[in-house]
Parts: sequence; structure tokens; C-alpha cells
Amino acid sequence: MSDVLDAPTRPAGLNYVGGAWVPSASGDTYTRTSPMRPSEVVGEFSASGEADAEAAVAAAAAAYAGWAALPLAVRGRYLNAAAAALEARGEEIARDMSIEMGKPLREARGETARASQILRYAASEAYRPVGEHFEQSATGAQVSTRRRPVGVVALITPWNFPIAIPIWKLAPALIYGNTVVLKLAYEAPQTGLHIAAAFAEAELPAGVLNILTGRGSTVGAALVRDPRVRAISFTGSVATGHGVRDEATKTGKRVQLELGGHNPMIVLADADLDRAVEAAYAGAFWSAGQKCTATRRIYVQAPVYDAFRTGLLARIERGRVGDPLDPEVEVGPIVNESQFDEIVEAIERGKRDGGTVLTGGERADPDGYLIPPTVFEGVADDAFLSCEEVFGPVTSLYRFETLDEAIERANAVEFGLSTALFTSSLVAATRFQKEAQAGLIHVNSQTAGAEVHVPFGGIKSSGFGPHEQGHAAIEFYTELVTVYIDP
Ligand code: UN1
Repeated sequence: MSDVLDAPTRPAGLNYVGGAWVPSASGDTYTRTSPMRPSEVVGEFSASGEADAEAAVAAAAAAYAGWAALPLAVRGRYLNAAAAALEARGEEIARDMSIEMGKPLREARGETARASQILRYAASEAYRPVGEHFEQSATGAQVSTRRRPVGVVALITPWNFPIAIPIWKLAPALIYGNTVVLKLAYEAPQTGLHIAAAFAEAELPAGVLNILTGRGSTVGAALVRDPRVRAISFTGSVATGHGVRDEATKTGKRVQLELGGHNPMIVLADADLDRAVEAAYAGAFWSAGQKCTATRRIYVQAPVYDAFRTGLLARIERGRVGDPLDPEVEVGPIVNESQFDEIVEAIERGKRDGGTVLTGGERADPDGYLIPPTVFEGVADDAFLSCEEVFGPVTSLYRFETLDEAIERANAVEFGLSTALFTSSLVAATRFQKEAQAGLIHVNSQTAGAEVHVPFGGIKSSGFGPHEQGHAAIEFYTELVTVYIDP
């Protein structure tokens, strides 16, 4: 055995700027290692800086007029061609994703398929209205609205959905006529570079989509400052997101933030318990809980509390934790050492605060950053674990008596991304959809997940600006103008 790192098996990943594959201006690179086998190198990638951000914005600005002038349906053809190119390399993308950021292969495949679906959905927006007609009040002559692109937009994306989130931002940006600079997550560059390859294969005009790898603190920050960038869409942490918003608005940019969540699930005594257990398991532990939509708190009505707890612990016992490339594995590693350390520290804090660990809580592999599904009980409503987002496979059980009480406790956090109620009562479900403080409300389905054709986004501290996805994306990626036409 040697502890020398294996040499990278591919050439260093390059940026994609102005239709060409280019190294960073400084020539600097960084190395990514695998979270399952931290001694194995995944690849080397461009450590981009300010000069690269500058070049990418210049390319996007130069391409803008030509791209915006194309009919929507012509732009849509490039999106469909890129979708086909992604489908053709779907298995390779899913494996790269598993290796570089640890998402279990079964979910990585699903996410890759979703990326193509998003592109095809966005392409179909070409055939939907881009304005409304009215009559002028004095004359009856036409007055209408029209959606126009915003200009150059910058997209700053996270590692936890390394293909779906970049695509769900860039697809609407492109179809509506914007040009794009996409900053890939530092921890998941290989997956995102497949997007550049797919659009290169689709022969997208040069400069319409530019893709950079590197640190958010350098390349991301430069994009946020650049006055030629007219809009910024960011998914990530609350602290970074607020910094992005404050800086971006200084130069008059529009800003869209998708931030954290602390998503509750409520199980009423009349629920189908098997379904609720399955949804709790998937919501809390798939992707090792590294989703902003993951289930962090589970409120169970007193008469079924013990049965639910027994069912959840049995389900955890049956689930497989381990190598994300194993198609049977449901819970893979945490993305990197610092995230791993944060989760371990949060578990310790949960114990110090008086919580009891029912299962999990310990490192599950000597090398890989594996934490098995961890369930707490007896955590106070105002304790750290009940209020702050811990981005890992950690959830807590709480007992409640009445629906009033459950809704009040579920709503008592600063976040408002996703929530779920399990019940067979139409009355309870109807109340819940009016009173739950979340942008995404599920009745009898898990808190995570997103359909491509409906809006996605949070309320309260979970988001800022218009929601993403579906037809709702038109709000952020276009400007509305009003046109008076007198004959
Ligand atoms: C999903 O639940 O499938 O970063 C999507 C996140 C969210 C996306 C979740 N913005 O986890």
C-alpha cells in the first residue's frame, strides 16, 4: 500500500468560455478527491479567478444581442439538442456525480434524467404566451405587455444537485433570451462540465453559455460585483446568500436566492403509517440528508408515536449505507471533511442539549465520510437541532397531541421551504395547505423532490425573489414592458 495519491486519470478540467475550452488565466488548478475514498483523486479543475469571470462576462455580453434576437422556438432547439446530448452520456454523468460528491447512484441517475427533462420543458416554453393584450380605455386601441430578456445573468450553484440546479437555472435563462455565466460548485465540477460538453455538442452559439469552476469567494464574488451582469441566481447557504444579495443590489442587479430549510413532517394518527415511515426515511436520509428540502423534524401524534418510531427504526435497519456506486445503497457519504465535521459536532451538541440518539450518530467507515441515518428524540423545541439546518442524515422525533399544536410547532422556525402532512383527513389536509408556512406543501408525500413544470421555492428565510422552475421562472429571467399601439 502506498499513500501517494493516484494520478488523475483525465486531463485537467477546463473552463468553457466563448465557445472554447480554456484553462484559468492564472493556469492554477485544484484537486478534488472522492468523499467515499478521500485518498483517491477525482480530477483536477481550473481554479478560476477574477480574470476568468471578467472574460466569461465579456463573452456573454458579446453574444447577447444575437441570441436575444432569435425566435424562442429556435433557441428551444438548442435546449432540446443539449437534452439529447445529456441523455446520451447519462450513465457517465451519474457515475461522475456519485464519485465526486457521493450521491448514491440510484439518485444520481434520477437527477441526471431530471436535467434533460428540465431542458425539454424549458424548450416547450417557446410555445407559451410571452405577453397579454388589453384595450386602451379611451380608444379601444391595443395596449399589451411583452416579456423581454434581462441580459447577462450569472448563476451560482451548489454541489448537492450538481446537474439539476445548474440546468434549472440556465434552461429558463436561455430560452427567454439571456446569456449566461454559470459558476459550478467547487466540490462538484466534473458533473457540471458535462453541461458544457452537451451544449458544445448542440452547437450553441459561442458565448451564450459560459461555465467556470473555482471558489465562490473569488469567481462568484467577481460575478456578483460585475456591473454588466444584470441578474444573479444563487442557491446555497443563508449567510452567503445574504452577502450575495447585499453586494449585487448595489449595482442594481435583480437577485434570486434559494437558501436553507428546516422542513417538518407531521404524522396524524389517521395516517397510513407505512407510507409515512417510507417518506420519513427518504426525506431525511436519501442523499445523506444533503438537500435543502430534507426532513429535519418529524412530529408524530401521541397514539401512533411508538408504532411510527418502531417502523422508522426498522426501516433504517433494512436500508443500506455505504459506497454510493453500489446501486442498492440509499445513504452515501457526506461531501467533504469539513461538512462531515460540522455534522458530527451538531450531533454532539444535540446530545449535550439533552437529546437521545435512537440510532446512528457515529462515523460508519474509517475512510469515507459516512454517517448512518441518525434519529434523535427528546430534543427541546428551541434547541439547536430543532431550529438550525444541519446538512446531513440527522432528524428528530417529537410527540404531539393536537393538529393545532403540530402546525404551530412546525411553523416555529425562521425557514419556510418544504413541509409534509400525513393524514387521511381531507379537513386536516385543507387546513394544512392554508396554514403551513412553507413554499412547498406536501400531503402524503415526502418533503424533498421537485417537479419540473411547477414553481420551486421557499418563503420566510428560505428564499428571496421570484421562485424557480416551471412557468414561474419567467418572472426572474425576463423584464415586463408595456406597449401602447395607436393606429
Ligand atoms: C429536491 O428536493 O429534489 O439545494 C430539490 C437543494 C434544493 C433543491 C432540492 N434547492 O437541496
